[in-house]
Amino acid sequence: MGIFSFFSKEKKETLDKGLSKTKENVFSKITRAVAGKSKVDDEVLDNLEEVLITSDVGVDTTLKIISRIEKRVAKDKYVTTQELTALLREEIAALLTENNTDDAEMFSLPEDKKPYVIMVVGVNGVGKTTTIGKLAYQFKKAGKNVYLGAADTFRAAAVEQLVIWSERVGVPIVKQKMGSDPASVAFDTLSSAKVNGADVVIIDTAGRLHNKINLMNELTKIKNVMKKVVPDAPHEILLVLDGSTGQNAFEQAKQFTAATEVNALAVTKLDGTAKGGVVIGISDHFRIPVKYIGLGEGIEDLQVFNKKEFVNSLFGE
Ligand SMILES: Nc1nc2c(ncn2[C@@H]2O[C@H](COP(=O)(O)OP(=O)(O)OP(=O)(O)O)[C@@H](O)[C@H]2O)c(=O)[nH]1
Ligand SMILES: [Mg+2]
Repeated sequence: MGIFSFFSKEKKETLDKGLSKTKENVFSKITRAVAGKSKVDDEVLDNLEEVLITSDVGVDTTLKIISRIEKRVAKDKYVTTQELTALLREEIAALLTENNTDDAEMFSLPEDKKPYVIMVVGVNGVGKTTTIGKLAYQFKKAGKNVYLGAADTFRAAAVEQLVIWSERVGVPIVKQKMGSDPASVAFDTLSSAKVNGADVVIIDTAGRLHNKINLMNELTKIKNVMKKVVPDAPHEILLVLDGSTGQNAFEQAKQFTAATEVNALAVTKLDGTAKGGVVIGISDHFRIPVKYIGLGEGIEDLQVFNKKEFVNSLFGE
C-alpha cells in the first residue's frame, strides 16, 4: 500500500471541489502565459513567474519554483508548453516535500501526552472556532475523549458559538461568563479534562487583541496557567489563517509566529477562493508545518494537509 492510500475518494472530492476556483484561476493564467508559444523559453518563464506571484504563491517561493523549472528546461533542452503544468506539479511537489516536515497521515494524537493540549490562536474571523469544532469532531470520531475550553471570553457570541459546536459534536465544554479571565477558563478546562481522563483539550482564544504586546501578554498568561495543571502544556499552538485573504494570511503568520511559539498552522476557507496558492508559499516559507486545511463550513470540511495531494489536486495527476 502506498503512503497516500489513506486519502479516500471523498477526501479527494472535497479537496478538488474546494480548490476548483484556485485551479481555474491558475490554469486560465497559465493558458494566457503560454498563448502562441510551443516551447518553454525565457518569455514563458517570465510570464509564469507573474502567474505564480499573482496566484498568491509569494515572491520567494515563486522564485524558487522558477529557478527549478529553468534548470529542468536547460537540462531537457526542449520542453513544450503542453508539458509545463506537469513540470510545475513535479517541481512544486518536490520543493514542498523537501521541507523537513512530514505529512501527518490522519487526525492523530501522540500517545505519551494525555491530555494533549491544543491552544488555537489567530485574528478574528479567520475560522478558529469552526476549526475547533471540526477538529473535535475528527478526534471524537477517532474514539478520543475531547474537551473544549471557551477561553475567547471577549464577546458573548464567541462562547455561544463554541457551545453550539460542542453540542453538535457531543463533547463537553468548559466556559465562564463573558468578560471573565481567559486564563481562568483555560485552567478550569484543563483541570476538568485531567480529572475526567480526557485525551485532548482544545482551547479557543480571542482574536481581537489590538496590539502585539497585548496579544503576547494574554497568550503567555494562558500558557502559564495551563502549565500549573499540565506542566508541558500547551503541546500545540495552532495558528489559524484565512486562506482567502491571500498575502494577508502570510503577514499574519509572520506576526503571530513572532508573538508566540506557534508550532502548527491551519489554513481555512480555501473553498470559494482563487487564492489557494497561498498554501504553497506558506508551506514552503515557514518552518512550522501546515497541519490542517479548511475546505468549507461543514463539520467534515477539515483535512490533514497532504502536500502531494494538494499539488496533485491543483495541477492534476
Ligand atoms: N467557506 C468556509 N468558511 C469557513 C471555513 N472556516 C470557517 N469558515 C467561516 O468563517 C466564519 C468565521 O469563522 P469563525 O470560526 O467564527 O472564526 P473565528 O476565528 O472563531 O472568529 P472570532 O471568534 O470572531 O475571532 C464563519 O462564518 C465560518 O463558517 C472554511 O474552511 N470555509
Ligand atoms: Mg471564534
